[in-house]
Amino acid sequence: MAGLKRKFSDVFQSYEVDNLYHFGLTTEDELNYFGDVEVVCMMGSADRAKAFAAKLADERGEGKFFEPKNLSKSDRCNLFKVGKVLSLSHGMGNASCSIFLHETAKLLHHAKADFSRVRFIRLGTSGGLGVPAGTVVVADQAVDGTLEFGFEAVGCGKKKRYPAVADKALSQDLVKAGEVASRKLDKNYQVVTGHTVATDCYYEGQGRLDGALPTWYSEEDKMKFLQQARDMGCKNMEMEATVFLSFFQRLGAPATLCNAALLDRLGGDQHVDPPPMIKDYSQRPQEVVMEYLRKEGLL
Ligand code: R2B
Ligand code: URA
Repeated sequence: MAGLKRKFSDVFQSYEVDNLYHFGLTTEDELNYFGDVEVVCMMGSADRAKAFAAKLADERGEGKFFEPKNLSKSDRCNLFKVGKVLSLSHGMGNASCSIFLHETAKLLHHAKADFSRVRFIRLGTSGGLGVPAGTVVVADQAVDGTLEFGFEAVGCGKKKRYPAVADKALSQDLVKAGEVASRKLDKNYQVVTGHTVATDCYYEGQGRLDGALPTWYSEEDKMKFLQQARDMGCKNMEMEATVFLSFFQRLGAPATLCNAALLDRLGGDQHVDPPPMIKDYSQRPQEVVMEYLRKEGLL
């Protein structure tokens, strides 16, 4: 696996005490504990990050009723470490996610983690595009809300577009792990690869007609948009893929996305399955990544 293309010291300015503000940590805290991390699992929901950590700990025999310790000292996210795996939350949307991408990378740098070994995976939910609810989509690359490839970031007052491509080997490993997990658990969901659309808005950004405001577009316009996305190879739509993939491409570290489709957007705007089904779909990326971690000898 390729190491970082650039040294962090070239990338961000070193302060005597570096502040990881949204974790509530600084370099005056004991960060060496994070030095052996090999896989970073990030997800939107703080509760899901905790539940995933508990499952990892359980599988490692750390006790069924083991309560994972939240290592974040801020109320902005949950941060857990189980063996060499981090499970943490990044909130909803590119803007929130971006904060935790920077601070996670800095955390691992300060902890002297071996970046030639670290992989980054987002485990999320999404709306499917021509795939049935419950399908797990592993991304090969991301497009934005206008269906353009890559991520347009505004930095220091200027717009700049960065590529947002997933690590091929890591994505393939996750697809294989997903096929095993789905079979083992007797759930028979599909694990597919495709482009992931990331939008800045759950409602109008994703062409929904069930937001609070009247829209300029009609049901027909919406369907055209969703079909265009599907026809260019997009399999799902969520809100963080572009920043996530472009960040790690810029850093030179392998990353991918593993998102469950909660519904097929070509069939409507709202989930139709009952809450226990939606919960089951939402947990599938965790099943896939657990299987990957087992295969990698990390559990
Ligand atoms: C998927 O689900 C969230 C919106 O409901 C958002 O974080 C995303 O990407
Ligand atoms: N998350 C999204 O961003 N969109 C959906 O349709 C479902 C989950």
